[in-house]
Amino acid sequence: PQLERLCIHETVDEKIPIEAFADAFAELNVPVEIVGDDETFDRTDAVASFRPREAFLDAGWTHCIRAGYDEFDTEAHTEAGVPLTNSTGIHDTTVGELAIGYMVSLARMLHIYRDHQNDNDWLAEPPYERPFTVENERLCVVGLGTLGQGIAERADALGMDVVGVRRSDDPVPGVSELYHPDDLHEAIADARFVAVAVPHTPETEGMFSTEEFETMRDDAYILNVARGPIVDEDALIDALDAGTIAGAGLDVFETEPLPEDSPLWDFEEVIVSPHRGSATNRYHLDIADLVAEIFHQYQADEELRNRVA
Ligand code: NDP
Ligand code: 7N6
Repeated sequence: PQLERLCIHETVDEKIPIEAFADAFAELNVPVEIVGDDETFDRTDAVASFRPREAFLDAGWTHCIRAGYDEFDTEAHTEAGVPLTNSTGIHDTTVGELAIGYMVSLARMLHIYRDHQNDNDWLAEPPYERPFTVENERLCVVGLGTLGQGIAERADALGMDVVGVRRSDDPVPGVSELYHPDDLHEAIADARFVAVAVPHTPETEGMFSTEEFETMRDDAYILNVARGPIVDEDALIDALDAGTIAGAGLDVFETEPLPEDSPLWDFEEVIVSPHRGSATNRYHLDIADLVAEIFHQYQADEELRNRVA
């Protein structure tokens, strides 16, 4: 059947202003409704949501407003015959710029200057050996999809030496050397920065742990813009404590919000951002464009972009 309603689940509001998101569908030729957990669905309903709900298995189509759909039960969607789509393909600029921001800050000590600014402290004598330029430094991007390519292209434009890790051997603009995941250690051994941009799957969970930190240079920084559980947080904290690596830029964590008593807050060389890698003042429009595109594909019985189940 054709879709007769677009339902926007209230959990969307965890990340984007829900009214503005709903208003972005003014051109769609069906009613748009904000719904909560008491709503029931049928095959004429489309649902866009941040979090999964069992009730979506009664709908006609479900869209996850995140690129990472690891919380959704793809098998249940396949069994129920309810297509599930995700939001990959739109975060190259947003997350790419975040990763560049981490690297430039970590290299040029902006985060440390801000810490001192908080105390009206001029920091007259920063250690001479500490700052460096990102130009000519090696970056290893692990995962070369939308995020990874967005990071790699921008890093290449800054004159960095960019290598990457992916399972397929499709070349990526700006990436001079590709490694297979089996050769992860070889790929990260010489890098000054390692950017994690893989989805959270059984294969990638704990991909970075004690051995990987020991393999990395002791003046290297890890950036995680993907999902918390890909990096073993206890092992990361130990590595930072021991000086096995130099620091980190982290947007994602095993537990979010990052608990107040996490040691990660207190490392001078760690930048913590609150899982806002994709956040801009027009994010609701980026997602709405994608949802409208897939909506029209559904109505036309065409293949759905970003279908994951
Ligand atoms: P894509 O599907 O576009 O890219 C994923 C890439 O990872 C692919 O290039 C894939 O390449 C590679 N990959 C998958 N498994 C492995 C593996 N085991 N080892 C090495 N490479 C692997 O996803 P996106 O780039 O859009 O998003 C990636 C993840 O980032 C999302 O799943 C989400 O969790 C997170 N994310 C976080 C955001 C934030 O706000 N911080 C915003 C958006 C996304 P190949 O198939 O060749 O291996
Ligand atoms: C913001 C979610 C993703 O996977 O976690 C990110 O896309 C951002 C809606």
